[in-house]
Amino acid sequence: MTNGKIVAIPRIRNDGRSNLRQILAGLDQPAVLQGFIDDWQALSSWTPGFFAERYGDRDILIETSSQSPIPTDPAAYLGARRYETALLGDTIHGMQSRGCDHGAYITYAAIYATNPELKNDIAPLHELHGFPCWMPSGLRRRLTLRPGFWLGPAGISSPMHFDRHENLNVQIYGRKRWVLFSPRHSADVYYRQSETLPVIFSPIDMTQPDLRKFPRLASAPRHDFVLEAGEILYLPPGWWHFVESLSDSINVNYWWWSPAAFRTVCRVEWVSFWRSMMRRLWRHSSKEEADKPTSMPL
Ligand SMILES: O=C(O)CCC(=O)C(=O)O
Repeated sequence: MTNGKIVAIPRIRNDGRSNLRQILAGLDQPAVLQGFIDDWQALSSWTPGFFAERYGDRDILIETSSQSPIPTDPAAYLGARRYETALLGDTIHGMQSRGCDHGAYITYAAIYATNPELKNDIAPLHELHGFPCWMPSGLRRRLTLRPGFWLGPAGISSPMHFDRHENLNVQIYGRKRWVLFSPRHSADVYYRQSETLPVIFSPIDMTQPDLRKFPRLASAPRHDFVLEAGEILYLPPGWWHFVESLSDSINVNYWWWSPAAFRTVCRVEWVSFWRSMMRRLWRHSSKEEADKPTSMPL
């Protein structure tokens, strides 16, 4: 892609001495965690075929696009993005026969609400990091979001953005490439350079980055790695990520709030507020311009 400095992502193997909570407590950067979910039933049974066969007649919310192929440029991608309900079986068969051209990606779907037995195949990894252990467990639960289910074909991608929450993203089936940039390098991914994109999106199309337009990207340090089935990615709030499926793929992800997540929200809200003030001021001053007589009366 580009010749920026690739920094190896830390890989932490379960040695049986520390649990996931203890490991996360010492982490303030992304890491790939290995060997923590070997006993999950999902790892041995979840495949696209499993869902097509057992859950094919169930409705699922899919992300699709008004354009084909789905644009990879972030502004075009967001402009064309649509959500619709479809049968899980039809969606998977479409992905299997047409890949990306089917134009469907199941993203952060609430599959466990309608099919609660699926929760037995995974385990909640929430409430893990950031808050003191004396905090009441009810409050902690309120600070966790529902787990998300992701299923997509090889070649589908998510444009570069950051999220406000803590994130554990678990690869259940297939493989995905992740490219991460630290929030300290936001300027290198041209944060706030596009007035039209939501604050959390970079304007760079990471599938074919235009280095003449975005030259700083070329030298920005990044993690660029593949997440394999059975591995967990810990992604702290505010970290930029571009994600590309290298095969048909299934993921589960867990988002939760922490003090760092709240700080990221404040930053996003501040930038959004500032941006909308500037827009208003700009509109106001251009209105004044427009109201001005174009030539002075004689
Ligand atoms: O897997 C993907 O396509 C995107 C995942 C993502 O953005 C996330 O887990 O925050």
